[in-house]
Amino acid sequence: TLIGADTKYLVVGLGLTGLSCVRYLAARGKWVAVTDSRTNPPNLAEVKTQFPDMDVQVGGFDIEQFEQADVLVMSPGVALHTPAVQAAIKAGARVTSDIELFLSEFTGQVVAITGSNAKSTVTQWLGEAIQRSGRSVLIGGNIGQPVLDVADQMFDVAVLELSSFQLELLPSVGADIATILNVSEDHMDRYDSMARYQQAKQRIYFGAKQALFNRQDLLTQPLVAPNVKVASFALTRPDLKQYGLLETPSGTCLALGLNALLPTSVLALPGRHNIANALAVLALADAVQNPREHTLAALRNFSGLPHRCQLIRELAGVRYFNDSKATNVGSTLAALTGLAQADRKAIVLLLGGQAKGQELGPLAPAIAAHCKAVFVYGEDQSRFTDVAPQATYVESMFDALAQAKAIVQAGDVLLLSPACASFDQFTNFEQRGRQFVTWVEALA
Ligand code: UMA
Ligand code: ADP
Repeated sequence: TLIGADTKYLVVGLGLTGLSCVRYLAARGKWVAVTDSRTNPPNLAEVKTQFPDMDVQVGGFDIEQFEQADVLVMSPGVALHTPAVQAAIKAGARVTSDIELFLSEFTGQVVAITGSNAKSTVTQWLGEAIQRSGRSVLIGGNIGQPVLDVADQMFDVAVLELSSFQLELLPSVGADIATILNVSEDHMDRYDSMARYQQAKQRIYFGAKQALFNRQDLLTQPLVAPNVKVASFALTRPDLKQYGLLETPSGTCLALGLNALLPTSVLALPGRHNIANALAVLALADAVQNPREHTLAALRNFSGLPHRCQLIRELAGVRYFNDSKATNVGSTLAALTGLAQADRKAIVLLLGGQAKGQELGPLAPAIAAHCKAVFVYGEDQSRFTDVAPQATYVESMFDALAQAKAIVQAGDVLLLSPACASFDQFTNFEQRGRQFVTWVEALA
């Protein structure tokens, strides 16, 4: 069992997830130890102060500590094939996670959302749509809010963003509605093939009562039992009972079957990809019986999350966009397509960081078609030479900004959309985005 009276838990990783697990188990009077392979992990001081008697081991994984555990409570950032983890499993330990602990107790409706891109946007957007109806909503998971930190409160609905790492740790999700929004290459530093990455994502459908997939992305299609209700969305004309787009006298509309529900022109978020996201929100909200009026109001009013293709400023006719959360090729492609101008190459693009082993080739046509200039910085910059043959290679994002500033003209777009992780030069994508915004705001 997951929560037994004498079960010995080892919390693996002391980041956001690990800290929430330690607190949760300790509050239930459980025997808990914790470990992190970094010497000085983020929450070490906090745990030592709050739990002075706890067995805490850092600066490497100690096989003995692992083998003593009955249950390993894994952080998503720690790979299951880590030798100490494998040794514990061999010695009979069971693996679990914060999400599984949460789901084992939660009695409300569960919406489970994954995808290579758009997870956080759709999770937050849907959460706000349900909040409008007056029901209480937990918005959590990979979005940056560990579910166990809020589990003591009662919620009607949990809207969970789940990464492929979190899904690997779940035997069954059992969601009321589960969706894969899209699948494109990411995290190839942790998966040895696209097939394995996609398999991890497919786990979101395990045990689901309903499934929602993207008709324009075959890899999202659920391989589920025939009795599971399946819906779909796409930026195409829908069949009966499908979500899609209808052309009407009042313009293109979000639609269910032949019912036009909302003109896309009233959405506050820019770009084609956000129209797809809006359709997903609509379908998910319907699946948890959210009253339509509240869903439609949320679709109109949601203004997006920071760092996702976010317009920061327009100065002297130049628009500055912070898309620091674009940490893979698919998201940068969405930004280039979404901000492209029909008549000219208007985008000055800042790219680079850690490419996580992804295939960069798909960027080449969009860069050639829409970019007036490209600046590449960071650890993996040499991998971009084929993709952006005309690019300028610089040391840092700030060098790129200094040079970009000298060439932008009225009508242009200056876009930070790196297609890469930030960890070579920044703490995380948020810090990268904030530093970009600070620079843009200081422009006179
Ligand atoms: N660690 C080890 N050994 C290892 C690897 C990691 O000890 O081999 C330790 C690190 O030293 C660190 C701790 O584990 O102290 C970090 O744990 P973690 O990487 O699992 O991160 P958390 O802080 O717990 O945050 C995690 C998610 N991080 C990852 O999946 C990498 C957060 O998603 C998530 O918001 C949070 O749980 C709450 O659910 C971040 C992310 O980058 C935003 N996710 C990836 C993505 O979106 O692409 C999947
Ligand atoms: P995730 O949580 O999956 O990383 P976010 O909503 O945080 O998703 O967005 C991450 C990046 O993906 C941002 O650059 C955003 O502009 C981009 N994006 C958002 N929706 C889509 C989509 N439907 N397809 C491709 N990229 C998208």
